[in-house]
Amino acid sequence: MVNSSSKLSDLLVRGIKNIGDVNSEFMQVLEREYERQKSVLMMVASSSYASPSVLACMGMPTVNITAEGYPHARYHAGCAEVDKIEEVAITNAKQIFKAAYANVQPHSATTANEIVTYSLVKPGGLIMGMNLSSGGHLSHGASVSYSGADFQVVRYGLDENYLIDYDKVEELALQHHPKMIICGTTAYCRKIDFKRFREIADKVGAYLLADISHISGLVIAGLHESPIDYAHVTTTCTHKQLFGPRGGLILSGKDAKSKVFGENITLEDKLQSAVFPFFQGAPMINQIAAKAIALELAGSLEYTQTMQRVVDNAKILFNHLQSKGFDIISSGTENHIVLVDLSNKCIGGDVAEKALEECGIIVNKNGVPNKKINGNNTSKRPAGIRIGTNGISQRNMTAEAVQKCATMIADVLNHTHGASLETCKVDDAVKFDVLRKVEELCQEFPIPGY
Ligand code: DSN
Repeated sequence: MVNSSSKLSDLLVRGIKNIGDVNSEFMQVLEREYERQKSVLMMVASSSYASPSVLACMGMPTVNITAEGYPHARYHAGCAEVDKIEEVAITNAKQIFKAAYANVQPHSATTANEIVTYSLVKPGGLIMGMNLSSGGHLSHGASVSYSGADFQVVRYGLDENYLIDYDKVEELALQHHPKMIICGTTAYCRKIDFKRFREIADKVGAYLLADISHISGLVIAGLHESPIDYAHVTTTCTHKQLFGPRGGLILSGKDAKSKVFGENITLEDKLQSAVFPFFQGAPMINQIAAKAIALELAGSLEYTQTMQRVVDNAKILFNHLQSKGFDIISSGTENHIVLVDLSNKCIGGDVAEKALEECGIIVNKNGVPNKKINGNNTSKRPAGIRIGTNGISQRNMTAEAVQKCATMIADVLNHTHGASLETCKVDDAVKFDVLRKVEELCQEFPIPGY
């Protein structure tokens, strides 16, 4: 090997400096964003912090490599090291999820869902997924997505207690005979019964696709039942609870070597060729390297402890917000999400999101199943907010600190006035008090490694 005068770490440092030389204003934007992340309470349920080693992987010169294909079966030369990177990522994914098959190339979980859906159900075929308004995902059959445009969809929802109505899912499946049932949620606070979903799928000869993007960390830590051997295929993104790069995984357990219905090909072979060459071209090796590291970190005791805090902290948030008079959907939480129903308050979810952001607390507005702001049935504005505990748990916040977060959220929401984003205003005294407390908490509990 040629002795290079530049070390890999120098390259990354030089790169950062060069951004400033190329466009100093752009560098300032990047710097400000970094400072913002450190100084606010990020409580968006689909967000988390990638570790510095994950970030570094995404800036590696492996980005220069074109590597269509799979390890040891590439369409390009020069792939010996990237083969190793992808092999480590595959091994780590299989190990951490106890899966028989893993594909680490999907660019996102939505892409992964798209790949699985098109390859196991022909366009025009019937799929079943959860209503977006009940807490489902765009790629599970929403009309504004490919999944709702290119496939026929039967949608299921929640019962009167805001729990997945499994009996209704079964009734709909028996009535419509979908080719695939998709389970997985984005704004659902309770555990998912993957076994029951598989029983329903088997009754009607459907595939079961479990999208665990929101709860993959809880699955790894054993805090939520794993779907790997219940679902024919499991997908997840790698950023929400894996603390990795933006990206996706396709996994399969005991069904990996079964034949695809009506075809002489195994499920894993079908999925391999569906990812490449059918849907994607050259893989993003940097993202795959970052996935490998994130998956490795997810095997640590520290990660398991963080996941336990994620669940404990959500319960603390729920208890505190409920004790302060807020309605919480499904009257509790078993994961990282607390879905607050603001329909009986004078502010909508959008106003609440803006008010909290002004006070340094970042959440997202969210629809609340069957609820409208102030009972206004014509309003399309979301009637609630979704709060997540991934970020504050990564910051190692204590129970006392999480209680403070809940109190601040309640204070802001109780002192926000205005029926619209234009007229919304938080009482100054509360705003400045909360901004100061957020700053104190962020200093006391910094993002590890940042
Ligand atoms: N699925 C969306 C969410 O839960 O926020 C984006 O990842």
